[in-house]
Amino acid sequence: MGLTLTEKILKAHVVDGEFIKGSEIGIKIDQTLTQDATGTMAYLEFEAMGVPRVKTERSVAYIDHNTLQSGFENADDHRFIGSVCKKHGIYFSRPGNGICHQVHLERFGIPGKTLIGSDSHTPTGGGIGMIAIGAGGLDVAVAMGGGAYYITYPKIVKVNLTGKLSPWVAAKDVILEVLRRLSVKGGVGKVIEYCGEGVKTLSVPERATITNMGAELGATTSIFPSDEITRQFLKAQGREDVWVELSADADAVYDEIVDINLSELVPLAACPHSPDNVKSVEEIGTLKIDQVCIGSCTNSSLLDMLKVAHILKGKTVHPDVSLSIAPGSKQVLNMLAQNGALSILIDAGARILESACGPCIGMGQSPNSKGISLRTFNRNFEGRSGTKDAQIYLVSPEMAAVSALTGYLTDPRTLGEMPEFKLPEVFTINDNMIVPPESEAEMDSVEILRGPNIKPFPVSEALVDSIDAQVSLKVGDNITTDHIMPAGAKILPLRSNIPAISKFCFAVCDEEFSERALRLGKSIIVGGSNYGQGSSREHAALAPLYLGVKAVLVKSFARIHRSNLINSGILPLTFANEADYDLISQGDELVMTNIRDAVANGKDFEILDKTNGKTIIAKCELSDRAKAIMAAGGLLNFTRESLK
Ligand code: MIC
Ligand code: SF4
Repeated sequence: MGLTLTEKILKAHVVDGEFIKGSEIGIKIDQTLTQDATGTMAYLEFEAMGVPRVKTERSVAYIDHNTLQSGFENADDHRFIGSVCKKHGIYFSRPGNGICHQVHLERFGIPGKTLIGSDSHTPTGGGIGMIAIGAGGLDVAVAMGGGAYYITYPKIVKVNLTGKLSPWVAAKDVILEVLRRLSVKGGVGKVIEYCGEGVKTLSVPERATITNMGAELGATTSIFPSDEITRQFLKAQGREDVWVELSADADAVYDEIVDINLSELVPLAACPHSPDNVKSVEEIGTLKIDQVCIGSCTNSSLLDMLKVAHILKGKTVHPDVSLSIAPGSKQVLNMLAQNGALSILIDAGARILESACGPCIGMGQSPNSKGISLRTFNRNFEGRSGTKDAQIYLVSPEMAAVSALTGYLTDPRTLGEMPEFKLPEVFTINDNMIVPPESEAEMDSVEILRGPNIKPFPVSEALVDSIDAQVSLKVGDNITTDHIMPAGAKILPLRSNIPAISKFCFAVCDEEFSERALRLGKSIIVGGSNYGQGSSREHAALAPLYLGVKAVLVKSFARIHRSNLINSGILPLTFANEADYDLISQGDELVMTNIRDAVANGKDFEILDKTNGKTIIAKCELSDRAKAIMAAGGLLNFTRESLK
């Protein structure tokens, strides 16, 4: 029986466990990446592990999220990360060099290698045939220290692409179509593998848009084959030597097959407030817009920018619309400058932003009150743009650009004939903003520069045997990490200071939560299905840990957040019977006993709701390794113990 591409790469990297669907395997990690908003914590954790030098083939730290420096905090964090990199063997991509996923694809990604990143959009690397997975900072720290990364051996979904995209229909529309069909929960426990004749019609940046936003499916990752198109891309980046051809065997067996005929796709938009709320322009109808933002790790490649420049050429942004554009990397911005496209964008009235995440994470460009904003990004969760009442639509760069001119959501196919947009045969390469680490001989002389905002992070105690605590919060389905631990310009600078950032925990849902939880001392959160979807930010586990949350009881979890809870020593429980969710109210007192036995032996938890006298059965299905992590009180304790 033939193998899928995913199986081939996983088999070449497995160091622990067996290849049985649904069971846990440990894989060797070749590369890691961090970004600054999760990176400070990841490096503090790395330091706490006491490993002097990273053991990966390549580890890179990017500064791209917290670039709005309205106080000392962010600049201090950049300096801290820079000094850690120098000392411990990590490459440092300086602020201004670009968004981690874009730069990693351009300069470091290698087909067939494994990559984990402390950012949920790490699967962007799947665009060149990597197994690239988003993870919590602590998992990345462990991988930097040479430890394996553990995943549930995934189901593998084949997305069979046929046909060719019609003019003005974009890669963004492909992933929006996949989201429309599978939903934000549809990828949980799965790797999405793109195959079929249609693959050959897509360039690397287009493939990367698709694998990037595969994160919104909840998938472990997404991957494309590495073929002649990949070779051309790497050659143009001066890295042809790292290319290898990779694809699934013809007789590979998949768990599911999704057929997509590219020729049949139309321009789509994800409507507020979920990336899977996908509709065609026709279905949405007339929509007057206030703002357009082009950029983010999903759509900020040179190809995207060239399309936008073509559309804006010689025109002016509609007077009622604010258009911002953030090219994804210094390379992209520089090439736009060199070939004149930047001048076209400026001329049309675009507000050019630095190459960073920017508005995607609420770092500036928040819309006006009740503003309608079209964005080429990957997430449109409520509040993420920095205002509570904005309506965010996720669209392709083509649709964004044409709509910026008309002032209304506009189907780009109205533009008439589409010229051919080709990637250059050679990109402008200048890695002068990537600082290599100090040599091993010199590393001891490097001083770590710590700002006053960098505070120690909370570490859980070993697992307790009983919990008697109140439900401090009850929330519904599809709670995102942006609900649990909001981002934005005001809160992000506190990422290295858990006591301070915890004040904003769940502020979007309930402003009094953090005070209440702190007052209770220990408590339990109850939630619905797909709890913790979205980002990899471990702050969504560390802040609750700091606030005394001992267990989270939900209908189902999103993958990365569940691991972050386990890594932090918080019990991740699911209702044995989902209907029992209705039995519990906020404020109820819940009692759990024999916890250690239930965790160690995979037994059901009997939870007594003292307030109403009912008994609820919960499950805590953990791998043997996760059981040991829980018993130790989190991954850091576990790793320290295993290093003894
Ligand atoms: C995001 O897109 O939500 C982020 C900000 O990049 C996060 C990481 C973070 O919260 O720092 C992610 O996707 O993991
Ligand atoms: Fe940055 Fe947005 Fe990409 Fe997250 S999704 S890495 S915030 S650009």
